[in-house]
Amino acid sequence: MINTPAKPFPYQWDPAKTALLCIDFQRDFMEPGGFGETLGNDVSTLRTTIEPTEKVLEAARNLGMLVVHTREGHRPDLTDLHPAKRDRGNPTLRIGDDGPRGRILVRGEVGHDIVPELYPVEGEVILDKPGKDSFYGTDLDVILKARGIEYLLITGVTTEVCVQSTARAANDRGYECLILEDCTDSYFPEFKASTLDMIAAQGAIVGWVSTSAELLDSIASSADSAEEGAVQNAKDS
Ligand code: TIU
Repeated sequence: MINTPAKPFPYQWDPAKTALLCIDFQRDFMEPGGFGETLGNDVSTLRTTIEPTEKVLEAARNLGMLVVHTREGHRPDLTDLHPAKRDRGNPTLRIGDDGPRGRILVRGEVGHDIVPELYPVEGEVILDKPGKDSFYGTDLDVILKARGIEYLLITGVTTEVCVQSTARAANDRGYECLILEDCTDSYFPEFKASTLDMIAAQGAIVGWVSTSAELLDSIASSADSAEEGAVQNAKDS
């Protein structure tokens, strides 16, 4: 087990039973001209999540962990888009409309895809989802159960929308969730702070909160102690 410093108390996890979730690191949310901007947001702040998440992805790949990349979006014929989602608010462009990076939040379009820095590699799961919660209308729970996953390291955008919805849904399904605060961001800093506080409140009512540096340090320390243990065992035998 790896012991990672976290709020409200240390998070203990077994890499063999842990998946890294990378939620909706899509151009539509993180680059100009996409869905996030059509909703009136400044998308540039979300890009601070890319560098720490690259490091966490590398560590997860080195540990041989299951990595799941989600993408929010809809079928080109929009048959999986509720009117309630399509018609909400007053965006400059609606889901399915033509934008500078293709049709907004439509599968197969450039804007719907994952930013190049965090692009999946062979063997990683890409999960297309019609909602904010990554379990809604998807086979995510089946995929995680098939691999014996019990712990989720959660990164992604935006904190109070798809990340929070997914963490709550995962928690109710019995997964132990750690959210990495520098690997998630919101268009609204106060919403990010409140969401992370709410997750860790009441004795980790939804999950734990830590940073990429604390996670990576704890992985490195556990590798060091495993090495020391192996040396000691060799001496003893
Ligand atoms: N609007 C907003 O903050 N987020 C979303 O619509 N989707 C996700 O969070 N992925």
